[in-house]
Amino acid sequence: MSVNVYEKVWMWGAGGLIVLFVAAIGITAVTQAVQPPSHIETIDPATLADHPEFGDPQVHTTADGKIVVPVVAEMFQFRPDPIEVPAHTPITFRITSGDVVHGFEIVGTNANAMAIPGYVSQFTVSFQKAGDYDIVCNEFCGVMHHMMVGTITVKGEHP
Ligand SMILES: [Cu+2]
Repeated sequence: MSVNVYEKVWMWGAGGLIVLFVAAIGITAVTQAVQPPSHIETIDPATLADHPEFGDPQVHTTADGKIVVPVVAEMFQFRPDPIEVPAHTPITFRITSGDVVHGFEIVGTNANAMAIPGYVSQFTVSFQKAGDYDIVCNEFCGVMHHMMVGTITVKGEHP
């Protein structure tokens, strides 16, 4: 069977791209430690109201001096709201949901997590600028999803 030279060029080109993409995934996985989370924290969404941390979520400082913000996302609000934290300080957010999947995105930053019923999502972030930040839900969660907005007030000197 004879294959036209242009057809050969396109086949080898397409094959080369596939090899390149698969190699990129493999190399990234190995060199940048792209892997599933090693620790998964679960929580019972049905008993959230009686939970010591999430029953009445409040910004608090742990015994070793870390600032922790437990957040409950539920139709159609975030608790606590507003959240007040200091600037230039690592803040650990711990987020869960009492009903359906919500999003927790701090607008203007790279802080973004899903709030999933039954699980706690955790990340740590420092705010370099004082001021008010909006929190938006970026997972469609119901008829009032577009109204699901919270506020983080970052206290500190203005630059
Ligand atoms: Cu939503």
